[in-house]
Amino acid sequence: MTDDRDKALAGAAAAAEVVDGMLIGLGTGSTATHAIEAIGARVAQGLSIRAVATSRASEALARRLGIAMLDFADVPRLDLTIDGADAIDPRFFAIKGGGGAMLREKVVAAASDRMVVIADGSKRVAAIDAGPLVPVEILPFARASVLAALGAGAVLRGGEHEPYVTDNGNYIADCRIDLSDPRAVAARLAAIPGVLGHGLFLDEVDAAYFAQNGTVSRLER
Ligand code: ABF
Repeated sequence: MTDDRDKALAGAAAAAEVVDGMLIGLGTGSTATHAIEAIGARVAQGLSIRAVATSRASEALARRLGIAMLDFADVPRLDLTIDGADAIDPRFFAIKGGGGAMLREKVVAAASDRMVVIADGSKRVAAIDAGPLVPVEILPFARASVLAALGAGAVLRGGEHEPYVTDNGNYIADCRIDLSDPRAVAARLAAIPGVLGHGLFLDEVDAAYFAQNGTVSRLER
């Protein structure tokens, strides 16, 4: 079974939790795209929901599928957010941001009564300290000072000449960090002036759907 088939299975499983009247947060990335497509198919069959997106790409996809979209700036709370992850461990500690959308993803997840991660089996790790790099969103004005504060393990995504620019107009540094104490790292990153967000999701995830070789499992925090 390909990863993409597994991603589609996980996305469809989470999309099945969406019911009429819900306000939904739509995640970003290839797995979240499958969930949006599954929700769009149900909207086409009469499901009545409204949604906000965590990226311009997801917003455009949702609109193409006929999902009624709201501006998150006007939405105080959501019922359910469905989103991917780069890695997630048994503590429901997740690293997100490989797709560059973690600032909006975290804001939307934090405003949601429930946040469900969808992932193929490759994202499941024993501990996030064995996971991928930690993305950190940086105010361009503070690029050099934040990179200096992050230290040698930080690499500007896209490079100094053509840095990746997020939907919010900011940069991202991908950081190799010792995550033996994730909460201490999250606090240190958040305290750096010019850091606008990071990809450590330690409290936001309530449940996860994992799909591996065609089998979907659901875990609750
Ligand atoms: C987004 O999707 C990011 O937070 C996360 O890094 C990424 C995972 O992408 P994919 O589903 O394509 O593996 O939610």
